[in-house]
Amino acid sequence: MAEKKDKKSTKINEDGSALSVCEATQKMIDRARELKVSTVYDRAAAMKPCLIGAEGSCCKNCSMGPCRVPPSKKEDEPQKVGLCGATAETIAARNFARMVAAGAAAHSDHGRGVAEVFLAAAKGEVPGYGIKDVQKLLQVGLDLGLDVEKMETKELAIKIGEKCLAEFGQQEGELLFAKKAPLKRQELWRKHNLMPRGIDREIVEIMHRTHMGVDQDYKNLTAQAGRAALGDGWGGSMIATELQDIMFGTPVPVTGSINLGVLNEDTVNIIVHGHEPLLSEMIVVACQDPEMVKLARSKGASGITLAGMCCTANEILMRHGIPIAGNFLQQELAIITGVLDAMVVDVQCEMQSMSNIAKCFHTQLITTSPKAKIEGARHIQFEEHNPIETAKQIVRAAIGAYPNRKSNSFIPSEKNDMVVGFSHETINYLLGGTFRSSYRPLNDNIIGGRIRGIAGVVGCNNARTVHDGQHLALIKELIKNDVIVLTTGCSAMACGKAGLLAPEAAKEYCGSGLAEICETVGIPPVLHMGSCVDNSRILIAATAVVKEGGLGDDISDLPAAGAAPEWMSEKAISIGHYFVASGVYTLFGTTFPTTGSKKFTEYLFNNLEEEWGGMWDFVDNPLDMAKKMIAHIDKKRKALGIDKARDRVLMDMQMRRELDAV
Ligand code: SF4
Ligand code: MSK
Repeated sequence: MAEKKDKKSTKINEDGSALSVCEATQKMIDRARELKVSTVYDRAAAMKPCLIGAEGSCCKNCSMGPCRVPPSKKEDEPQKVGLCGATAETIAARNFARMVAAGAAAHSDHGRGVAEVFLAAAKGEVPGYGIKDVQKLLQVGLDLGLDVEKMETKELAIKIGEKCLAEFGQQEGELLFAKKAPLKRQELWRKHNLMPRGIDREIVEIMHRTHMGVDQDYKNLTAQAGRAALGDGWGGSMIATELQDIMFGTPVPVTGSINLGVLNEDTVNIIVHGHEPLLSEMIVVACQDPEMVKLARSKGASGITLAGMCCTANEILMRHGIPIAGNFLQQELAIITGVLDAMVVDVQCEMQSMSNIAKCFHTQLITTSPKAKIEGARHIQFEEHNPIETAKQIVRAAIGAYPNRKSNSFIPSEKNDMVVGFSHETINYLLGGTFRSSYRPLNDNIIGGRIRGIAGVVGCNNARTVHDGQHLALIKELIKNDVIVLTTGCSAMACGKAGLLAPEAAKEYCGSGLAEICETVGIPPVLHMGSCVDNSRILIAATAVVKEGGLGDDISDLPAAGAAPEWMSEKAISIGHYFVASGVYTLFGTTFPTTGSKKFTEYLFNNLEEEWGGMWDFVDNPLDMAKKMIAHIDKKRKALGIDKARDRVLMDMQMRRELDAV
């Protein structure tokens, strides 16, 4: 039986600060400590980060090192260099570029896997997968320069699969999706030699250039990191998003629920965790199979509950309304509820600690990708040529574990409702209507000042700061100041748990201009656009706003900014760098991996804007971060000559009639 008491949690850090602003998380940290199960929160308190490594000042690129070159403490003390003479800026830039390479590789390898399955499905070689969104198939065909009118659906799908796969190994030329960017941006990429040639090539070139004794010019390294990152955002990630939409459906608004309270005491509980929807789409089907439900009942369960975690969760939430159990820093806690029968993982953001924690309970930890095995976990390999059978095997394993539950389970009661599914296509349709889908009303409302600007707030949780706290403080401040927020990843989940993804949030949290728009259109002020690879949707939305007209002719002209206040993964650095290289002012919180080199950091935070139109920044306090983002938005409004429009905050009748027509 689950323990009935669900009292308010109490646990805090030694310094008195909270560990999480999510009540369910706080309760589960209490619970873990009662049970003496160590979690990331305890390990973060016990092990402090190495400051030299954290600021990018440690090089271990050859066996004469590691060389540590922290900033000099005294003015007259010469700055240290590595044994080979590598300067602090070279070392920090090489480390930074390698983070971009790893992040871009992770997203892009995901995209490659999707493209391979897509091509096999197009050829009719994979049972269970097909073309769900023919409209998007046609659009992507056009984007890739195919003569869509002359082709049947099957032929077109095969051509699209082949073209996308070829993007990874292309040696010369330009990535095809990069040509979707505003023309001015494309020209800038060509001028600065930033246009990606092939996705894999740019990543390999970073690894070469950062080898001992190769590229020792921090600006040159920053540019190559930019080219690889653009190969992620406008290549690997965009391929993943576009092909997943065609195969599994482009998200449309759907309701869902979130937090650990979605788990049920009397059902078999399965969580799918990681990033790729290929297998989880099939697990959704398998969990609804009458044969599986009957099997679960035969073991005494009342049914099967499927929930998601991290970005796999976002994928199946956006397309099927499957509930989310939590974000990155809740993965261990889901097992500690004692009611999780299977934790099924694919790739990325999976903590190895789950293996030990699962041993304290009855939970089956199941790995499914040949690229991501975990010692101590059971491996059921995803067979892409018979995915439904793999999915059923996993569901059977979970059902088999159900009778082994131990007696002392505890499920926190927290569970929130939300509206999600705001793909670029949906925003277009919602704002413009069926017959005149367009971003015109959004642009007009930005020009008119009811919406001050656009912010993308994305990214991870980080155990070095209060779980979800930075995301929520930042986003609440932005919407209070009439800045509409687009969100993905774990940030989107933090918003869902806090009620910001409900249309009612507009009235409670927004400034009057943004509240009017949200209430009229019936949307939340924070739009959930999907998983980490779906940050490519934000690039497309920004491009659509530029192309709609009236707000400049490049992404860098828009009153917009991006942020990842709790980032932790290398993927986040790649995402940040492709946003900067796409012309966006991008702010990270918690820590920044180059601060050991003042010169290199200055370049990223200041000089880059002159060259690329976008730049990096680091601000630890979320309210200060909001201030800087809003100041940047206002600077762009001024440059566009629309800064006066915001004086008209009180609407007259004519403005209201225009708004109603939206
Ligand atoms: Fe040290 Fe240079 Fe080797 Fe890096 S490459 S570890 S700085 S000697
Ligand atoms: S899952 S990359 S913790 S957002 Fe995409 Fe969340 Fe960050 Fe993983």
